[in-house]
This record gives sequence, C-alpha cells and structure tokens, in this order.
Amino acid sequence: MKEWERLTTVEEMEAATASLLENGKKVGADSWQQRVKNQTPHCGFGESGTCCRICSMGPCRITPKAPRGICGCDVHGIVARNYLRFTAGGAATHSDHGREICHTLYATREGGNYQVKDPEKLIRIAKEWGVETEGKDIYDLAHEVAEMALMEYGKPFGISRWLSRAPEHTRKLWHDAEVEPRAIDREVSQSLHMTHMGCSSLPEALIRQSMRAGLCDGWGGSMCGTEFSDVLFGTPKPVDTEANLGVMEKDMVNIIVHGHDPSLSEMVVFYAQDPEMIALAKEQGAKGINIAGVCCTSNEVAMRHGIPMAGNFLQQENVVLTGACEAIVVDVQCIFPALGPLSKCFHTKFITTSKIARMPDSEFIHFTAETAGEKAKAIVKMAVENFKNRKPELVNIPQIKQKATVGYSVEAIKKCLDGVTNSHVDELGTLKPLADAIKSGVLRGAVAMVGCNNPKVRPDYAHIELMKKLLANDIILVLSGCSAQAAAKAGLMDKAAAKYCGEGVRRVCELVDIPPVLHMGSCVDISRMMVLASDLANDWGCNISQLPLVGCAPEWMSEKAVSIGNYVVATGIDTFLGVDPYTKGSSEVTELLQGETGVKQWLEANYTVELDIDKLGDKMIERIEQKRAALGI
Ligand code: MSK
Repeated sequence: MKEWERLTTVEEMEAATASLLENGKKVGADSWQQRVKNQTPHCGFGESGTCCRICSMGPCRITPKAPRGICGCDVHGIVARNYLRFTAGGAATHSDHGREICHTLYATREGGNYQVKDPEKLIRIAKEWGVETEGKDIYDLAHEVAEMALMEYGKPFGISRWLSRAPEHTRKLWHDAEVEPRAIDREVSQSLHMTHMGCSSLPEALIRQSMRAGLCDGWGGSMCGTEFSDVLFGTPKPVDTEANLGVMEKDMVNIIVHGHDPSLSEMVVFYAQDPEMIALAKEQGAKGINIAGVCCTSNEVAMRHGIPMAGNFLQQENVVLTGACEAIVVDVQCIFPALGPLSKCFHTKFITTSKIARMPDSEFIHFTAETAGEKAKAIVKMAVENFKNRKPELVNIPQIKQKATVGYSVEAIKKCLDGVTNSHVDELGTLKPLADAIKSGVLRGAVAMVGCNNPKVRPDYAHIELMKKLLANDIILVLSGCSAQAAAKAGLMDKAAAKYCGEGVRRVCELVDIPPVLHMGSCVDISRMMVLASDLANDWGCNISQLPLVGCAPEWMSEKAVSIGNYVVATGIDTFLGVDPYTKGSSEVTELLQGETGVKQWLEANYTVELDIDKLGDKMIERIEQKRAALGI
C-alpha cells in the first residue's frame, strides 16, 4: 500500500471532535458519544430481530424456552416481518421526499420561486414517458410530467414507469420473481398490511415483498426525487468544493443546512447571496455569509453550487459545538433531536421547516413552495442577526478541511468519458470506455459505496479504510450519502489523491481528469447508480449481475439504508454490509438474504454481512475477481 500522506486521517478527525467535546463540557452539552455509553449494552432481542411488538398481546421475545410468540409465529416469521417493516419505513421516507419534489415541480412557473433549470432533461423524461413535447410551453410540460409522476404514487394499475430504464433481462427477473413494484404507496402500504397481526408469517413471502418495497423506492420514489431535482435545480456537473469542519468561517455568519430535500437549501443558498443580506451581515460585524452543509442536503447543494460540506451524520453535533454556527436549518431525515437542547447551550438557532420533522427546542418556520422565497429570506435574516450573540470564548473551529471535486451525475460521467475518447455516440454519450477499462483489467471493477455513520463502527474509519484498500487494488468507486462526505473529508475526492491509488486507477483518473472516488450525490441519488449500472450492462453487452460491480454500506444505520440495500440487491448487485440488519436471529431469513436459495436465486445477487472491515474489503475484492473470471476477463 502506498502512502496516503495527503489525506486527513480518522485520528485527526477524532482529535478535532475531542476538542469540540471539551468545548461542549464548558456549557454542559450532551453528546451522542455519551448517549451511546448510556444505551450500552443494547437489547439482544432487538439486535437479533427476535422481539415482536406488532400487536398488544406481547411484546413477545423468542428464546429456546419460548420458541413461538403468543399468536404462534416462530422466530423466522418475526424476524422477516421486522425486516419488511424496516424496509417499508425506508421506502416510505425516500419516496415521500420524491413526492415533495414532484409537488415542487408542479409549483414551478416563469419568474416564480421555483423554475425549470434543466429543460432538456425534462423533455427527455417526457419523451421517455410518451408525452408529446412538440410546441409545448416548458412549464405546461413540467406540470403535466409532475402530475404523471404524482400518479405513480397511487395509480391503481400497472408497474412503475421507471422500470423501463432497466435492461430487459433485469425486468424479466423482476417479473418472474413477482417483485415488480406497482404504485409506490401501494408497496409501502401492502408491506404494513402483510406484517399486521394475522397476515404473513412465511419468511419467503415477506422477503419477496421486502425486495418489492425496496424497488418501489429505488426505481420509483427515489428516482422521482433525483430526476426532478435535476430538472428543478440543474443536473450536477463537476464542481470544486471543500469538506470538513474547517469550512466554517470564524469571521462570517455560518448557516448550516441539514437534511435531504433540496427545495429549502436551494432557496437559503440563493438568499445568502442577496446583496441586502450581505450588507446586513456586514452591519452586524461579520465579513459575509457562509453556507455549509451536513448529510444529504449538503450533498445536494455541494453538487450544484460547490457549497462546502461541513460534515456527515455523526458530525452534526460538531457544527454546533464549534460555537460559530449562527443557525442550523433542517428539512427532513437524519436530524438528531439532540440539536434542540444542544443549540440552547450555544447561541445557535435550530430552525425546523417541515411538518414532517417537528422537534422540541426548535424554531419552526414552515416552508412551502408557495412561500419559499419569503421564508428562506427570513431564515437567512434570523441567522445574520444572531451573529452578534456569538460568544467569542466558545468559538473553536477545527482547522481541518480538504479539497474535493463533486457532481458526477450519470450525464457528467458520460461527458467526462466522452471528452477522452471523442466517441460521441448520442446526446448522452456512452459508458463504453469505462467498460473497456474494466475488460482490459486496467480497472478490476467498481464499488458503489453508500450509507451513513453508525456508532457501532468507528465513525468514517470503515468508509475511508475500505476506499483506500479498494483503490489500491485498482477498483474505482462511486459514492453517495455520508459515505461521500467521509471520502471528501479525508481528501479522497481531490483529484490529487489519484497518485496514491493503484496504477490502473491512477492512469484512468489522470486521463479522464476525475478524482478516484466519484461523488454521485445524496441518498435518493443511489437511483443514479442504478441507471449507471443498467447503462454499463447495456454498453458492455451483459447482465447487471455479471458486472464486476458490488455495493457496500459499511457504516449504515437508517431504515432507508435497508430499503436501498434491497433495491441494489434486487437490481442484481451483490451488496456488502458492515452492520447487521437485525436478522441474525433467524437462520431462514439469513439464508434468504445471504445464501444461495433466496434472493440470489430469484434476482442473481445477495447480501454479505461482515463486521470485520478488513475482511469485508477482502470479500468484495474476491467477489469482483470471481465475476471477472466468470466473464473470462
Ligand atoms: S444522510 S440516511 S445518515 S447516508 Fe442521507 Fe447520511 Fe444515512 Fe442519512
């Protein structure tokens, strides 16, 4: 392994966190590190998935002495039901985010709060969906397509429109396995129905529906979220930014945007650049207004505007602990309720904006498409006016940050490849050069690394160590979510990091002018990876499951991650987890998800769960090499 001396190490990040926790102690702040201690050890029944509280006869816990719940359900049925409910929670969350984006698209108008920024993409999607586009006003088209997309959530008949993007072989597998997602809400609702007391307890049926509910997310709600965010805010293209807590500015008003839905953060970014707001900031004694992000909202605005990334999931408290955060403005998902009491220890305004994510100790400013401009301006003003309340003795911004180039949508990746080969095939380009690099062995394969942080894993360590290991073995990476931010914080999204990688990755990065890990966006943007895999398989001339490509979520924590894992596996991509999904209590469910006879047989891919991160990396490399051997390359 070569020296990675340019990278910020996990030890450096931990030292920064330790100094911030000291800052917190001065004001009596609580922390997730302390709460983990309070919650440990965790409940063994919960961890193995063997506790059932679906009805009020229990809760029932399965032990050798009590092998069945009061209704008679065995451990396999209980674990499988819990798994499906977990999936449904994730699918609902992503899909509802997608629905909000569709509503925002419906609210677009010329000169309004929201406009169509990528009309070409809108026209492409409209044609894909059989909508007449000729001579139509772009806003009429936006409203028509938005309404069709909203109907995808509740249409009474048929399957998801987005499935037509998948290769024929994959679609046939879905059809034959009876996991094709129908209306998005139907799959979520049916999952809850199936798991109600007295419905399904057959593990196979429950795991099939888990796949279907996952697919309604990745090839349904998330795809709506991604595609229409691009139409609204622009399809990402490579842009330079910076990452880690050092992006916060001592002399400026710092506004942190956090959550997932870009509708809010886009407007906050806009008003932070308003000359009136900047003048107000100067009046308050600040040099200007600095916006930075946390979690996937950060990914969204980084990819479209180069807004710096302050950190990922387990760094959300750190931004407040710097004592230099005037406002942390949140939309939905992955927001610690702890931010309320924590903000009260400092001068920080904790501003919630969505009726979906109401929290104690926050200031609620209800944000809607209709009032977006006025509310975003009010939020920025509130933050600016809070600058004077900062306590200089509590300001501690760790001076660590790295450069990053982000914004690799599928369209952008194709454009980069096109620039090298000049093989301009059609308006969208081709992935053939990538396929050729893998076939020739210059690259051994690719890993899609995604997901959160989880205190069960040393934060960011698994992400960063696995990335280094894979890159050293000439495996290229596409990233999203908090995994992407881990890479950016470490410096792996700096193009200069290519020189530490294996010879093949280095050559490709230098030739194509890309960093060794490609930032593809937020959690909903894993749908981009599904399109990438489909197009790569088509350009290669093989099935997705044959590609030397695997998925990985080494530090995942949320229900959304399970939903994602299910649609990635169901799309034919073997997926490697570093945290157990509460299924180890059932040998049958473990076999269905990780063995040869369940999802592997139906959909040509399965899960591997390995808590030893080094072994997890070895297993991914081994699987990629097996796929290469099977292809004869
Ligand atoms: S934000 S779901 S902690 S990746 Fe999308 Fe990060 Fe996981 Fe939330």
